Amino acid sequence: MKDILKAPFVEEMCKTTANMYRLGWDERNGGNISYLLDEKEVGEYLDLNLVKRVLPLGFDATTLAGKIFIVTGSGKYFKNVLDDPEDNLGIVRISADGQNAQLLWGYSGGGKCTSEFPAHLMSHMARLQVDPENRVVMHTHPTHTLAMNYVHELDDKKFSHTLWEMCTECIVIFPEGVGVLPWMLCGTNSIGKATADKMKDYRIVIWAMHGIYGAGKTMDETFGLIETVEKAAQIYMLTAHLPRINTIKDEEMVELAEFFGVNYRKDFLNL
Ligand code: 2HA
Ligand code: ZN
Repeated sequence: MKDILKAPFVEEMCKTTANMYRLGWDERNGGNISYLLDEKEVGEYLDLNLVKRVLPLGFDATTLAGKIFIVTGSGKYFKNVLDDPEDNLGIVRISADGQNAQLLWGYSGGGKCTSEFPAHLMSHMARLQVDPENRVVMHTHPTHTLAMNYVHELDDKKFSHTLWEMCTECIVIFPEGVGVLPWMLCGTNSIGKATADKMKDYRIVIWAMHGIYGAGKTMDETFGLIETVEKAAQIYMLTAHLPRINTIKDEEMVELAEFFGVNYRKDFLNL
């Protein structure tokens, strides 16, 4: 067996959580990541027949039965993952009946999967329907995106349009726009269902006055999406109180989308 602490997926989780902590997005236990792994690859590091503990999911995840995820732990701090991955992360397999997560490694201090695991797994289910290569779901509390939630209308079209106006590359990077949920109680199956519903159309879902969910094929793609939204929100917050003299026009966004060949939400422009 190879050393699990040197597995690329463990190292990626460590580096990404450390990076996000340093960006100031994941204070205290804020944020969580789940990453769908390749069973063969995990088998090089762990005995897949050895289940350490069984953690109830509290909802039906049958469509993900047998799938293996590495997941940040409930109540754990992104700040600490790099120093102690085995306590702060867990590798779990969804049981055949879809009711439990079987712990294969991690949560060494007796921990369990993030409280947002229902929203993560429901988002994985929704994204895998749209893109069979989706592997990552990431939740975080990026500062300017949250700030923008307090001063901007919480509407998919209006919010996406404003973000697209803030940086030239936005419409190219998230041409489908972003989904926005109203404030809802977190950690519940109902916010999970609402998130997954938006994930049918968007890789980015904003939880108003709480944070953001991103989904993608790789850690880089997913982080890059969130980072781009956050950059646009930062420009918005730096300029929202000032007279706007210039802007990226809708005709210019069409030019961008056509030049880069992306399938954008035409109904989100005002042409
Ligand atoms: O896991 O961010 O939404 C901590 C959170 C809850
Ligand atoms: Zn959160």
